[in-house]
Amino acid sequence: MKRLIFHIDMDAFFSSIEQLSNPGLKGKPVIVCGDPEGRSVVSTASYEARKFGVKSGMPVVKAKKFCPGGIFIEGNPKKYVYTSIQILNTLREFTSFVEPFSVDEAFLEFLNLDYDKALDLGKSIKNRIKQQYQLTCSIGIGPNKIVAKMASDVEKPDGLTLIKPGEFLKIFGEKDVGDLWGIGPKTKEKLYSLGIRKVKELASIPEDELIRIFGAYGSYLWMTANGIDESPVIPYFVGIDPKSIGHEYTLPRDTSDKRIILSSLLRLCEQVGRRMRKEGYLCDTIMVKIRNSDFKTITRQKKIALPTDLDEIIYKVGKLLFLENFKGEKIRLVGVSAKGLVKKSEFDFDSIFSEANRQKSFVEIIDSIRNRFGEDSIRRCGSIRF
Ligand code: TTP
Ligand code: MG
Repeated sequence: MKRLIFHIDMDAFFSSIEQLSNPGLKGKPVIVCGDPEGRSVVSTASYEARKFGVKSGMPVVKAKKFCPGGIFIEGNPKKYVYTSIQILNTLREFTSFVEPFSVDEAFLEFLNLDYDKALDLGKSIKNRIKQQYQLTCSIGIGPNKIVAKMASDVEKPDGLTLIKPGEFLKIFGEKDVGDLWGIGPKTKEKLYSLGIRKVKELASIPEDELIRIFGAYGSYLWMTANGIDESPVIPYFVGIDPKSIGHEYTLPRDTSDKRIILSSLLRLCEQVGRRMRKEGYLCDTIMVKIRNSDFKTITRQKKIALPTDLDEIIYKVGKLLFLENFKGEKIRLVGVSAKGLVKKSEFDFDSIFSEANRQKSFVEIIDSIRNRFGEDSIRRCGSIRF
């Protein structure tokens, strides 16, 4: 599936928020810093102040010389973080694939979007942020994060730039290698000492050669200079997803007694369900693992119609899988895994199934008893071992 990445970067973020809180500052050279009377540095300057050469990281003393009429304000991080979270929530209305990247940047991912639609969507996002927060942002759109990130800088402030695959070097080839994302002053210095100054020069060096000089980082340098990046957008509320949630149990004695095996299986299903609920996941596939006394191990899995985190459903499918594959041999170990995990926050099942609701309140009560009184404080009859 073709993916398009959007990089949203708010314009002069801290100063713009200060200008919003105090309309008298609108259109004025506002400089947000630490203590304006102390030896602090500039956090950011409004675009009006940038005209005077004021930059982030510049000592305030110097900024005052550059811009004597500047309005120096001590920053209020809480206010900026609050606005940042609000904006992220707004962005999540466009896609759940939102990766916060810094206090005023985020990556968004969209699948199968053609370029015209992408530009329309970019405009809608900008309009929405403008209407809701009276703030402007610049958006870069590209086939991956590196291209999108660099694209958002092309037209700032209030910009919207789409870069198609293959256009990267046309647009950034003449730029300094230090302008590439992820290349710091030390690498830049080393590249300069090798006579490599422009992005296109770096891009034309064979990857192997760069690996020889820089080790594994050489590969990153080559890919970056060529606008290649396969890193995924990681929505922060999803984090790095586990592939599965599973538990297994070695029976105290190898047995072919179905009741004993199934009672262990039920116990495992409850543990898996409980962990999924705790970590906020639903699964769409149940896998059962069966190891016999000869250590021959099989795994069998089944997809279910609707993602679930309910013990009953996990057990129902798990039991079926077990019975389909059990030939009466002695069993040593059983395991259950929930796969195809999705974050529950992305589903609203409550209104869909009243039966699921009933089950849900049941397991919630069981979970709360176990959270309070311990894992073994309450057991279903079927999971009491013989
Ligand atoms: P940036 O996005 O780098 O800058 P910006 O949003 O002010 O301006 P631009 O329009 O160029 O995107 O950083 C976001 C905020 O992070 C910025 O408003 C203030 C803070 N910041 C610092 O505190 N110190 C710094 O050195 C930098 C670069 C940013
Ligand atoms: Mg910014």
